[in-house]
Amino acid sequence: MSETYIDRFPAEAKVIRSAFYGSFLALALGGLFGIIQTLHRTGYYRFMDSADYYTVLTAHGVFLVISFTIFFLVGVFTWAVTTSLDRELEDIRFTWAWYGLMALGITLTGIAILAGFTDAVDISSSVLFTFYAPLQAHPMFYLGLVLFVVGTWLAGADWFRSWWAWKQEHPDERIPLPTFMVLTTMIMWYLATLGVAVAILVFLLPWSLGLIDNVNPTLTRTLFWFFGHPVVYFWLMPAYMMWYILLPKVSGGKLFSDPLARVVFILFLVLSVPTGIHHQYLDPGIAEGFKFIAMTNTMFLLLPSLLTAFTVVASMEHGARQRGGTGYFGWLKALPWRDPVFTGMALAGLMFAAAGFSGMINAGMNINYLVHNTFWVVGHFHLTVGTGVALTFMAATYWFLPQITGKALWSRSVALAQVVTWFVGMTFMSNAMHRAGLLGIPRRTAEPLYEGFEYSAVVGSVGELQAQIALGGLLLSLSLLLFFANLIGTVRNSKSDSLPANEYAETLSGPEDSPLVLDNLKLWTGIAIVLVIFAYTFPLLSIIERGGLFGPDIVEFVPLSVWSLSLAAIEPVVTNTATAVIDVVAAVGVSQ
Ligand code: HAS
Ligand code: CU
Repeated sequence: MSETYIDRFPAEAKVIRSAFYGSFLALALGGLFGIIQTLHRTGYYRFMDSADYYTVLTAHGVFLVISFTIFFLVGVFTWAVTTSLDRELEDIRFTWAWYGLMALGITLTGIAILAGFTDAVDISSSVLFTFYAPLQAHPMFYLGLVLFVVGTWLAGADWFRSWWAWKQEHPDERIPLPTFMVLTTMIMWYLATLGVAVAILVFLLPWSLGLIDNVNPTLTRTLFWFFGHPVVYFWLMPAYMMWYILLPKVSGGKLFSDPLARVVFILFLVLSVPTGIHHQYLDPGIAEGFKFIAMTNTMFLLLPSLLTAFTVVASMEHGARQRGGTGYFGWLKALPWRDPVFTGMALAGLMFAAAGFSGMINAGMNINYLVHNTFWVVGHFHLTVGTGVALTFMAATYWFLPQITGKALWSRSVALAQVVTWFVGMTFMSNAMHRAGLLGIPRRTAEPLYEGFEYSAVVGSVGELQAQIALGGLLLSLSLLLFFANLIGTVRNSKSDSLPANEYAETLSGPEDSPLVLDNLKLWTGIAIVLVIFAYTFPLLSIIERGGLFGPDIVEFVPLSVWSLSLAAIEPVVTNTATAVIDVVAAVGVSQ
């Protein structure tokens, strides 16, 4: 197998190219809005009205976390399924259909947002990427999102179909690891998107069309986070896939353990959804007990990432030792630091480790009160999705581009400079954001300038933090420019000889060491559904009970605990059973 991807799968390579180009267009737009708002917020350069800040922020969020990430990952997943099953997609027209639906959807949503900049049309959707009611967007915003999500559902169906066809021909074989990762991620996604589908189709879209007068904001928020938390793993799992199957290869070694990788993806499938309420620790309409359950589940959800840290670093160490590395830490020097694919992913992993710590802090119910809705949270997600995921995707692009275009990368040194600049830029920006959050500086605020505010502590002043954020933002913009220069250079490149083959890492401990039960997708899906029912039935019922299905007859909030709720639920059962037992005993007694 020494051929490139495009040699083997020319039709699929075209779809993947289109998906990537869509993703990069979103990255360019999102990045542009990013630097505009950084300079506005920090007060260094302002050319727009502060009211427009929220339109910019909505565009930044939606283009980056919805289109950049998801278009990229559908490309990667298409690559993973076809490569690991060594099989073309069943019907490429179907593939283009879901791609078209996604593209149409995001175009509609994008127009609905960008139209907010002009008064010429009466369309605007400055609702930020969380689109919380009572903020209301133009119907086109919601409709576009629906089409986009349906597109991803069909994409999943496409991959399941491939796997199913392959399985008929290979009944006794284990699901190849990359396909296993795609399938588990997609099952998780199907479950997760149910929340946002109900939120939009039943409530927000009819409300925005004027078909219903009100919604219950706590309910739509809860449904949003039912989806909004697992969506972060929809971004992360493809990045993890790259760390598991490409990073060991570019490190010069093998994946340490196939079974552990399967366990990690199953844990994500099972635990991603029943944790969403950890975004609502400060929502008054949800009882403490439910929040506590979400916190407990979240702490368990650290496990797959901790396992990943272990497995991926062990694989890198194996690679380094194959390359002659020695010593406890000396092996680090033997890694291929001049390779942008490696360095980008390794730096992304390093930053993601820091992101894990800020995530743990967010996840603690009591500490969350300190950081919620502050700039800290923005720091957290620029380390997770903004670096762990985005930098991995950019580094992976340097590996993928030759595979899907048949052209050699334009410049490895520019690529190396790009990934390092991203890392340095993000170090400044997100570190300062975290610290700013600890000072109570809010997120989603156009003018948090704190002018004349003297803050003197060991960590410095508010002005210094603003400067670091602006500097970081500029470095990130520079990094994006380098990325796009390399893209354009590569696509226009004529060099196409001696491209690396389309191969991913072998394993030290392979699927033969994985218990068969790990491939039982039905079992894991069943467990995931049960956990979701446990985690969400009572919270949703109590929210509807109190706020009404369509609002707004919101009654005064009475704190409830799981304890009293469970007692209340059990009480009639206990009473009825006791009465029945007494009746039976009495009846037996009478008959004797
Ligand atoms: Fe989060 C808020 C908790 C992970 C994204 N998160 C957000 C928001 C976003 C986001 C976008 O509990 C803001 C939403 C909004 O707008 O309001 N998050 C967590 C926890 C984790 C976590 C516990 N988040 C992510 C990931 C994201 C993401 C992943 C995107 C991709 N997050 C929260 C909470 C909030 C929150 C609360 C609400 C805050 C609030 O109040 O609003 C965990 O999954 C993290 C686990 C990670 C680890 C790290 C393991 C380390 C690894 C690195 C290995 C190293 C390598 C390199 C490979 C335990 C895997 C080695 C290199 C060498 C050279 C050796
Ligand atoms: Cu979350």
